[in-house]
Amino acid sequence: MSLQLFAHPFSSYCQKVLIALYENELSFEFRLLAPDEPGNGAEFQALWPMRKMPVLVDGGRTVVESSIIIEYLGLHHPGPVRLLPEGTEAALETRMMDRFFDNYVMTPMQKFVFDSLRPADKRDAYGVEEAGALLERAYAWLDEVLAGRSWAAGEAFSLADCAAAPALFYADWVHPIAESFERVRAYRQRLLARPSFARAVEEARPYRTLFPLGAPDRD
Ligand SMILES: N[C@@H](CCC(=O)N[C@@H](CS)C(=O)NCC(=O)O)C(=O)O
Repeated sequence: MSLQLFAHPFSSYCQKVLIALYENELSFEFRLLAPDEPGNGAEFQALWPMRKMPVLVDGGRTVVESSIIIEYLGLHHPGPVRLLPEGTEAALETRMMDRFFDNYVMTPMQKFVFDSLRPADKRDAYGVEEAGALLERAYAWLDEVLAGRSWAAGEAFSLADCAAAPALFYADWVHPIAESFERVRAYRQRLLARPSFARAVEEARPYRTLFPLGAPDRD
């Protein structure tokens, strides 16, 4: 096994892939992207000029984009936990929910975070307001979808849950999930209790001071 993951433990998209790796107990080399590891950073930027983590390297092959990395792992390093169901129709629902979490939870959540990192005179208050409104619509829609479902796409833990776990974890920090969205809150708790995600959260705990908006004293 020669898997390498260029990543940071506190990054939401990196956690999404870490969950998949941990679900199937795949061994890999963690290539930490941090200021005190400049060699890893230089290699990462050469591999993927978009400079978005994580990046997976498998022997001579570079795989980018968290969802594609997870699908790649399922194809080339399958384990007992299938994260994409067999069958086109079931896989469609899983992929749709994965897109939902990336586009409508992760993206507006990141807007809050990245906006707070901008110079004060370059902030985008209107954009952050729009991101909050989008998160509110996403929570409301998800609360309906989760009726009668244990996991995002049904009864099996999947790619969509890998996306959901860090997305809802951090979204609740920047724009709390109202108590009225009981199913979303309960789902977030189920995700936190899943051993693969619990491990990712513990490994990221030492980095909480990096959270620019201030990490809440919970989770
Ligand atoms: N679509 C990408 C998104 C990856 C992404 O946004 N990664 C963030 C970390 S969570 C990143 O690298 N941010 C660094 C930056 O924007 O400079 C994926 O699914 O992998």
